[in-house]
Parts: sequence; C-alpha cells; structure tokens
Amino acid sequence: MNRFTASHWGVYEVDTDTVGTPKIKPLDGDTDPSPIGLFQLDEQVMRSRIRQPSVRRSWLEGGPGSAPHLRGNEPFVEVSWDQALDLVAAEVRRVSSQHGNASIFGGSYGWASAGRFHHAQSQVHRFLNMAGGYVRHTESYSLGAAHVVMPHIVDGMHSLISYHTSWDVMAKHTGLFVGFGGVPLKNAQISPGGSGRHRVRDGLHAMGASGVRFINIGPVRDNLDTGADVEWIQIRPNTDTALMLGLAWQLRAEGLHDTAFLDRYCVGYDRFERYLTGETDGCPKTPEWAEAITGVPAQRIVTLARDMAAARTMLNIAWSLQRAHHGEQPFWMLVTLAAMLGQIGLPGGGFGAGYGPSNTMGTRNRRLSGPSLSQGQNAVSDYIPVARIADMLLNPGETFTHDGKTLTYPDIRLVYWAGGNPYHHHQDLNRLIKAWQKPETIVVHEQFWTATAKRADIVLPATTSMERNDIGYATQEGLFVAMRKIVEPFAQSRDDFAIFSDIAERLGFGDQFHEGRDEAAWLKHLYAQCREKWSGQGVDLPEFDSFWEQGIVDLSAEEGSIIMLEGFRQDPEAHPVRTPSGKLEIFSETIESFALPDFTPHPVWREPVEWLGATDTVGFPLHLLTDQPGRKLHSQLDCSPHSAAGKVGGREPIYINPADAGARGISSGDIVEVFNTRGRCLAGAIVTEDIMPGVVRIATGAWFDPDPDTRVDKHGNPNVLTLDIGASSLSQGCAAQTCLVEVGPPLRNPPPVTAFDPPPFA
Ligand SMILES: Nc1nc2c(c(=O)[nH]1)N[C@H]1C(S)=C(S)[C@@H](COP(=O)(O)OP(=O)(O)OC[C@H]3O[C@@H](n4cnc5c(=O)[nH]c(N)nc54)[C@H](O)[C@@H]3O)O[C@H]1N2
Ligand SMILES: Nc1nc2c(c(=O)[nH]1)N[C@H]1C(S)=C(S)[C@@H](COP(=O)(O)OP(=O)(O)OC[C@H]3O[C@@H](n4cnc5c(=O)[nH]c(N)nc54)[C@H](O)[C@@H]3O)O[C@H]1N2
Ligand SMILES: [Mo]
Repeated sequence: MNRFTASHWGVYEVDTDTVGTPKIKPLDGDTDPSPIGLFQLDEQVMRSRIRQPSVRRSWLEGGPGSAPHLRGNEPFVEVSWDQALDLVAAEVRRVSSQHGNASIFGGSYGWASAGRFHHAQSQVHRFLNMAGGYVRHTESYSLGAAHVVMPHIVDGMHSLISYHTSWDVMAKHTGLFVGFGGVPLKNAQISPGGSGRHRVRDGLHAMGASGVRFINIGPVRDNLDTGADVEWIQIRPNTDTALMLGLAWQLRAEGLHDTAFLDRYCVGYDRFERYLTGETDGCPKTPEWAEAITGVPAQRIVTLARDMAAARTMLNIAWSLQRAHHGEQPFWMLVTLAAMLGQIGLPGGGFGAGYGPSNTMGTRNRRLSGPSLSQGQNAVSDYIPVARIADMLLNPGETFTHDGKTLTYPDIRLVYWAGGNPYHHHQDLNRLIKAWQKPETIVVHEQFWTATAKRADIVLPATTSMERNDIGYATQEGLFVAMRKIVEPFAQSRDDFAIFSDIAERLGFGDQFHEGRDEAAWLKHLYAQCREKWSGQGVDLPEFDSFWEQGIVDLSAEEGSIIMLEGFRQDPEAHPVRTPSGKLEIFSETIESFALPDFTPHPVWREPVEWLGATDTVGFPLHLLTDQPGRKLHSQLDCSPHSAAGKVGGREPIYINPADAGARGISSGDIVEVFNTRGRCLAGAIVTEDIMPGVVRIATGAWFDPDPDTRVDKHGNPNVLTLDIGASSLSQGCAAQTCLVEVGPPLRNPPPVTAFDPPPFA
C-alpha cells in the first residue's frame, strides 16, 4: 500500500509493501522532484541516530554547571527515560524558581521537520510557556535584515512572499529578468513545511522558451538555469547596492526614471535623489563611481540602465544579499530602483524578493493558513534577534538595539533546544564554543548525533516524521497530506510531544499541556479546527477519516494568477501598502527617528567590514560565500549517501577560480585548508570558471568536526570562518556572507572525517 509523506524538500509516496526498508518515490505529477528526501530511511543515515537518552558524564556526576568546558569533549552516560525526564524536570524547576524564567533560553531556532502537530518549535514553545515562559528570538537566519527593514519600506517579508507575481504572468509579460544572485534551482527544492509539486524549473524554462532575456548578476554563474541563454555579469560580493545606485544615477541622468510613479506611489524620492546626485555628500553615484566599487564596467552599467527602462523588467534579489554587513541596503535599493522604473504592480514588472530561495515564490496557490498547535502565552518579555545568541550568552546585562528599541541581554542559565542545530547555523563557531560554556545546563532533543547534540548536557532522542502520524501542509504549496507513520521509532526515540507531556506531568501541568489528547486525538482536533476555518473561506476539506484514507487533498482548484501589488497600483488610496505613509518609502521618517549611527533613512552604499575593496585585506585576499547546500537542507541528511556523493575527498567542496587555484598549486580533488583569524577548516577543491576570481564558495551543512587538538574543522563547515556581527544596529541580522579568507596549498595526509560517529560513551 502506498502512503504519503511530507518533508521540507517535497511530498513523496512511500511503498510500505516492499520487504525490508519501505521505498520512497517521487510524487506523481511532480515534474522536478528533489532527490534529497529519497534517502530519509537509508541505513547510512540511521548510523548517526541517537539510541537512548544520554547525559554528559561530568553533569551527571556533579550536577548543573559542572565542567562546561568539557562539552563536546567527554563521554556521555546512557540513562533510562525515567531518569532523564526526572533530571530535565528538576532542572527546569530549579532554574525557574531560583533564577526566574528569564534565565531560560528557549528560542530553539531551526527548521525541524514538516508536520503541523509534531513541529518541534511549536512543541517546545508551548511547553516552556506553560513552565512560566522563556527568552525567545525574533526573525530568522534566512531574512534577519529583510524582516526588519522591509516593513518600513513596503511590507513584511511573510506577506510579500505570499503575493509574488506568478510564473505564468512572467512568461507572458516579462521582457527582461535581472537576477541579483540568480534563481538557484538547488534552493527551490524546499519549502518550509513541505513543498508541493516543484514548479520553479518549469517556471524558468517557460520564461526561457518564450524569449525572456535573462541577466544574472553575481559572483557565481551556475545559479540560473532557464534552458536558454543567460548573460552573466560578475560583481564583487556585497557590492550590489553600489551597482544599483550606478543604474539609478544613469536612469535619472537620461530622464528615464518614472517621476509620475515616484510622485504618486512613493515618499522621499527627493531626499534620496540629493544623495544620488552627490548634492548631500559631494559624491555623485555615477557608473564610473560604481565601477570602482563593484568591478562592473561603467559602460555595461549605462547600457543595462537603458535596457531596463526599455523593457518590461523584473528585478529579483537572492536572500543571500541581505545576509551580510549592511544587508538591508540591497533590498531597500532594489525596491527604489524598481520604483524609478515605475513598473511595480504591472504584469511581469517590478521586483521579486525573491524567486529562488524556496518553491513558494511565484506560486499560483491561494494563501490559506493551515492547522497549528496553540503555543499559549509567554510570560517573559525578553528576546534576542535570532543571530545574537553568542552575544547574549557572553554579555548578560549589556544593551543592544533592535528596530529602534534598546534592550538588555538576559542572564541565561538553561538552554533548551528542539529542532535546530546552532553548530550548523551560527557564525564564528569558535566564538560560539566559548559562549556555550556559560549556561549551567543545555538540554537538546535530537534525532541525530549532530554537533549540537554532542555539545549538550542532556540529550533526548526524538523520532523522525517517518516514525509518527502527522498532517503535512505548507501555505501556498497546494497539497494537504496525511502523513501516516511509515516505520516504527528508531531504538528508544520518542516524539517531542510525548517527551514534553511526560516532563509536564512531573512539573504538574501535564493536563494543560496534552489536554487529555493522544496523537490521534490531536490530529483530528487540529484538522477539525482547520476544516472549519477554511469552510468560512469557501474551501471544503473532507471529513477527517476520508482525508486519512485518501492520503492527499489537492488544492489546485484554488489556483489563480498573481500580480504583485496590482491593487496598490490601481488605487493606492484604497489599497495602501502597510508602511506608515501607505506608500513605498524611499526615505523613512521612522528609521530617521531611530538616529542610528550606521543607518541612513534612505538606501546608501556603505562598505562592509570585510570585502574585496577593503584596504586591509592583507593575508586574506579571497571573499568566501557560504551558500545553501544543493544535496541537503542545511545540516539535515548530510549523513545520507546523496550528500556524500557531492563531497570531494569526503569534505564539503570549495569552488575556486582557475586563476586563484593556479596561484596556490591547487587542482580539482585536492584537500585544502581554508582559514582566517577566526578559524580553519578543510575542504575539497573544485576548480571552475563558474566562480569569479577572488571569490570562493563553500556551501553550509557539513557537520562540524573539529580536531580536538588543532581545532581545525576536518569536514568543511564554513561557519568556523564566518563573522558573527549584526547586519546593522537596525536589524542585528545574520551577516555570514561578509567574510574574507585565504586558502592554503593542497594537504598531503588530511585527517579522517569523524563527524558522523556517535560520541564516546562511558
Ligand atoms: N554561513 C552561513 N550560515 C548559515 C546560513 C548561510 O547562508 N551561511 N544560512 C542560515 C539559514 S538561512 C538558516 S535557515 C539556518 C538553518 O539552521 P537550522 O535550521 O538549525 O539547520 P537544520 O540542519 O535544518 O537543523 C534542524 C535540526 O533539527 C533536527 N530535527 C528535525 N526534525 C526534528 C524533530 O521533529 N524533533 C527534533 N527534536 N529535532 C528535529 C534535525 O536533525 C536538525 O539537526 O542556517 C543559517 N546558517
Ligand atoms: N537545497 C537546499 N535549498 C535550500 C536550503 C538548503 O539548505 N538546501 N535552505 C533554504 C533556506 S533556509 C533559505 S533561507 C534559502 C536561502 O536562499 P538564498 O539566501 O537566496 O540562497 P544562497 O544559496 O545562500 O544564495 C543565493 C545566491 O546568491 C549569490 N550571492 C551571494 N552573495 C552575493 C552577493 O553579494 N551578490 C550577488 N549578486 N549574489 C550573491 C550566491 O552566489 C548564490 O548563488 O534557501 C533555502 N533553500
Ligand atoms: Mo533560512
């Protein structure tokens, strides 16, 4: 019998009748299924699973706060579930009563797994709220800068993502598509909560076939596949704002900017224009000025500006560009440039922010919010912008700014994580290791012996989505999925829900947490709530039992074409954008009122702390990009054979231009050391013209595997190299793409990779 399963990388059919491991197959009608999810049950994957609750030896013997410097460097003791749950319950009670709940960090950032009920973050937040509250986080690593700045300019990112112009409209109306950072198909494999049928390859190829002209601007060539020709303009990383300013200057100089659009739909163009022309700072942002910063020839900028004005032009930006120092600026400047072109709200014109980072953007599916588990109220008001975790742990009591507010870092004693991997996602991991020694206790629920699990005090083994029943639904992906259990839980692993229910019982709020429902009752309850909500919006879902029997509800009947900001263009008074003025803000009085030292109230070019144009790149002449991995989702399934097949000598690849490789005696297949003052890692060289000189690229996701003596990461986790600063004092977002490194000559005898081995047990 076939069952369905939803995962971030797609919906699959699973044949449970086969002898041995059930066979995972792509979903019927998915024209570009992701291979990532086909390997979820592979035996190689299972080797890194956690078998039993485990406690770090010193913590078990000496209690909270014992030998925190040994986290990650001493054996675990396997204990019974009862003992582990008693320990966690007692520790939550101790910290809460002695230090208050503002000393519990439960932000617990991470992607966890698909499934609306067993969603790990919903479970941990619901549990901690009932335990008296916790310090939370805001925003994401994905969009730290954009989430904060975009509401000041046009709209919140969650909202914007939901009404991107659909692919069919672009194939019909777009003349010129300009991508800053391409539209990488490798990234469009996923959607948080479960991509439906993969639509981006078909979307791009239909545009290619209908003759849309594509220009890809970026340090990397192989991230825009349209099936037709794509022009590549190389640009130094982190300098796109300067290029867009050069384009804007040229548009204005030739009178190609749409003053009627700027007057009717925008505020503050006049203030920005004085900066553009140099009236305010003595520096006109001419194409020649932009060439000196970006490396893009001035003449190319001039013709590109004219081409943009002459065609129906869609400007797209990869999220990567805002994961950088001053990362708010390219997003603000993109909207400004699109406003000057005056095509926002017209079919096929305007901007995308962006096509590529997930399967969602460009969908024709209706926005319907799915079933969700109530998380209750948090009695603690303290929070951090998500990427400031090391700062928080290292600097309790110090102040920081966020979106115009001044806040204080709390003093954290207990860290509770379920469904994320900070030793994957955070920057400057050697700094995180220091910060990680501050809390007295670290509790982690995990499926796998990740670097984070290995650095915890108490580790509780969690099931995967294949080992439990759930409902799969991702907003606008168009499929509603009965995720029926495929296999029995691995070894002693349990669902996060069951784990939290038992701890809640010990703390006296079990009934409040589980409400007397088991898994089956919860699924029916959440489904019924959603069914009622949707029926009010004219969408009929079947009764639960028939849904469960049929396995999938296809919502394609709800599809329709989308033109971004169409209503706003037709009538800006009736359909204002959600900014203070109701118009696109090229100058923001709100941001002006924050009076931030590193933030001007209109888009500007500011030099990042590390970039190829810096005067002091001495010793570290290469810009490192750390993009998303094509063969896994972040660190998830790095232990699969599919991920292994993409490695070079067992390490994450480093892409390097022949000129840079030649100068260092490096050939494809060599293992090299990549380093800067923050850290060192090994990587396997791929020498290619697809990356411009002066730039190297290591995708994220290789499980952190530092040698205990040399501290060199043996596996290619680039976050030992990246910079742990906020994008600005406005957003405090992740700035991972601002990073200079050097690459050494090939290594003769690289040490073996041990990332996927379980830790030692006492
Ligand atoms: N240098 C650099 N760093 C980056 C980025 C970058 O571009 N450059 N990108 C950043 C971005 S955009 C993101 S979103 C982050 C991603 O960072 P994360 O979301 O932290 O990465 P994942 O590997 O998805 O971690 C999820 C973890 O949850 C576990 N898990 C899955 N399902 C369950 C479950 O049901 N229960 C429990 N208890 N655990 C479960 C998985 O085994 C896995 O270890 O990384 C960021 N880091
Ligand atoms: N397979 C897979 N897909 C994923 C993920 C994954 O882990 N695996 N992660 C998902 C998540 S959580 C997120 S947030 C999204 C992230 O989506 P993005 O942030 O858009 O993805 P990246 O791959 O980091 O970068 C996209 C492109 O931007 C280019 N780029 C980087 N810096 C610059 C620059 O300064 N200028 C220009 N012009 N280009 C630049 C890179 O070369 C890269 O090709 O991806 C999602 N998709
Ligand atoms: Mo992300």
